[in-house]
Amino acid sequence: MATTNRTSPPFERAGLSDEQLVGMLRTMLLQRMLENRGFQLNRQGKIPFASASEGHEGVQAGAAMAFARGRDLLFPYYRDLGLALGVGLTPYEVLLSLFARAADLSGGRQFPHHYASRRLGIATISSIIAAQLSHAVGAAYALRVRGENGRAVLTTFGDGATSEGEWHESVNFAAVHKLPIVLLCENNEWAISTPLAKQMGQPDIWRRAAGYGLPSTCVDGMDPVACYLAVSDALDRARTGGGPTLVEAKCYRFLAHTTDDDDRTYRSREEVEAHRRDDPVPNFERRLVEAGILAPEGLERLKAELLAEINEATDRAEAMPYPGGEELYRNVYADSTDPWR
Ligand SMILES: Cc1ncc(C[n+]2csc(CCOP(=O)(O)OP(=O)(O)O)c2C)c(N)n1
Ligand SMILES: [Mg+2]
Repeated sequence: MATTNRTSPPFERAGLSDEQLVGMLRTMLLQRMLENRGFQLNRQGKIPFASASEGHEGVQAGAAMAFARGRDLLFPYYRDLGLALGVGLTPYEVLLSLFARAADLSGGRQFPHHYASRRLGIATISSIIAAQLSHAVGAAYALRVRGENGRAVLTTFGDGATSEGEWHESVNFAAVHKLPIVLLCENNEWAISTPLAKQMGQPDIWRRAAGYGLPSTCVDGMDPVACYLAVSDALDRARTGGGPTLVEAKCYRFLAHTTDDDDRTYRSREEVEAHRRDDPVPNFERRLVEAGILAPEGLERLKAELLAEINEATDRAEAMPYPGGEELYRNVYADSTDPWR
């Protein structure tokens, strides 16, 4: 699917200013470079684990641009590095999570890439596939009960998550109660080693929405502007009482599932290379340069600035201490109960 003809139509900016378009590219580049740093640190033996999101930059930068900071709530999943960066998480905060340091927003005790930020409205991530859906519809229901109009929930998940009962229950709940929520599927065609064709009898997640009675749309997940437009329309509708929408963004995972996975055991190099033609990062760079929105020198400067920022944040995070043993039960039991006494 991701290899469909993507010869660019005339540049469609969807009402976005030059600054916003360059901002989206910045998020995409930061995601790619920071993720690469995670893989380097893992191979150096400095961090135990990192996950991969190459190929998801377009959908995440577009969705982040549509998200209203300080107003909307985000219930993401583990592959959403770019979404987290796009709504305001800093590279330093990401690296504190990867290094599991005490100053990490979850006290160094979460799985790497499972960020949470009260400041940014990012709910804590569960590794249990599709668990964030029930949390997200619960939060959307709370917005409804409290009469907090003008706010919406954005939740994300993979194609594999749509095979979980929890996904179906949550989508149904959102539809029945007409909740202010956008359900964004990042369909990368794989659930670790399980291809889409082994998950469902037809390849479109968006078609599942009709069975629950909610509107849906399908978008090229390699195109950040198209993703911005789809998610922003859906969020606007949710914020103004129009109910839930399912958005499917077709993208691809270029790298292995995580640093613990070897994707050569289940998919061919030819398949991966064929999808590389649709790589959202160089394609969007080229589009901005060709449209005269960013000069080639400006692009090089941006990349150099981001690398310097990541290098500085790596050194600073690595120098921070681990949590002490006395932290073990903090924020686990109410009233800090010591479970052994
Ligand atoms: C309930 C549950 N079952 C299985 C797993 C193991 N697991 C982790 S990631 C993953 C694949 C999920 O695929 P998808 O939803 O398509 O997201 P992607 O990783 O492709 O972005 C699985 C099966 C899990 N974490 N939780
Ligand atoms: Mg997937």
